[in-house]
Amino acid sequence: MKRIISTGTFFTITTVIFQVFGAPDFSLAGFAEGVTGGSGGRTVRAVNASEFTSNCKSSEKLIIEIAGKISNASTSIASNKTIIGIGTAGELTGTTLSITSGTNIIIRNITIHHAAREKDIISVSGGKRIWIDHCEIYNAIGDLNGDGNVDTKGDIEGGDVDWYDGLIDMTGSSAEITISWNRIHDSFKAMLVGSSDSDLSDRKITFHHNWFYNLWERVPSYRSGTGHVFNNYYNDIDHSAVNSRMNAKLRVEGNVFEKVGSGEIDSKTGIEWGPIGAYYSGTKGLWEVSDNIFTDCTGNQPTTSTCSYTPPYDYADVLHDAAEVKEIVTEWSGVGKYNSTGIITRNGIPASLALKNPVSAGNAFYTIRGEKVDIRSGIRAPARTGVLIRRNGGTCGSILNGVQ
Ligand SMILES: [Ca+2]
Ligand SMILES: [Ca+2]
Repeated sequence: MKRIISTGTFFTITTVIFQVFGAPDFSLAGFAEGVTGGSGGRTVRAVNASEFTSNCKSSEKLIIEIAGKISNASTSIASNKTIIGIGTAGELTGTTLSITSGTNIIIRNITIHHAAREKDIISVSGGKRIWIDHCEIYNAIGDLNGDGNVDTKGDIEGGDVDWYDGLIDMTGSSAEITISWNRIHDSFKAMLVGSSDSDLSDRKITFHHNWFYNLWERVPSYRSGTGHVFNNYYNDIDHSAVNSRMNAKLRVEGNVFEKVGSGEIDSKTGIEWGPIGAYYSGTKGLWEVSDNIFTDCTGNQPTTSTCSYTPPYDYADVLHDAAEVKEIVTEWSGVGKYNSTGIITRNGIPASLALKNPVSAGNAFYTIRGEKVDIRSGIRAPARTGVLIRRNGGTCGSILNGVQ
């Protein structure tokens, strides 16, 4: 379990800082471990759809920044790319990001919303080693065709469910994906893993610390293979959340499910639609469950496991108790929490919250990446291991959660 504990001798002020911020560890964890995206390549800034798409398709290793709104920029993404928004300004609309064969790709800190009609927002159909982190991704849910009714069945021509397609769909040979710290909301169809009961492979996907809300189903729908769903906060999922199908084995742990499930009985499996179950396919999937919280839910809420599945990576450093998840995820998911300079931000501006219980710091200050921050008025929380913080121009004495 991740705990914010001082290691060794350090300054009293540090303890206070971390009590104020409780900065989570945003390190890459899960099946996408090792992904570096465009790191080491040129940094470019795309200001329109044509620049954005040509950068995404380039064979060059690139960090592609977006500092404004770009519309109708559907494109494939080639290997070795980081696509990152600046502050809270990075925005894509009317756009599908397709990863058909690209590998080593990071999509981070961008608001992506309202795809074109009947299209996915992110469509991974064969890409591998992909990290989608700190984004806000949404379409819309409700009476989208304006006929006065909310149609909750798919495949109605011009109906509401298929007005848009999925938010993040991962099909075919796509694999080794981590989806972390995103806000994913307002869609009938959230995340589809495997497009049909014959689209079976071990796609290996980790979902952690996401805030899923105002969705209908597929959070995710997961066919075959192995996956890991931990520390997500589910809120207002009308129909069903985790759907383990076609012999999938999912580890589902430390999540909070609140107001999830319709309670109707699935005609294929006889299981009530709810937070965790197996639906729509004749062959069920399995789950190992632990430490999940169910609040005001309806339908299947298993507390005993039907399989044992342990992911092949170490994630103890980023795992929280379920009791902490709602507060942490609502505070730290989405854009503007982690910017391209590596400084954690709050609501799009560098974190500079006045200390609630300031210590008598005298004239003490910290410098973070060369920028002086007076600890009497505030402090910027460091983002990750390797960010150097100096006290009074000198080096602090010990490592604390990546802070020196
Ligand atoms: Ca309608
Ligand atoms: Ca789709």
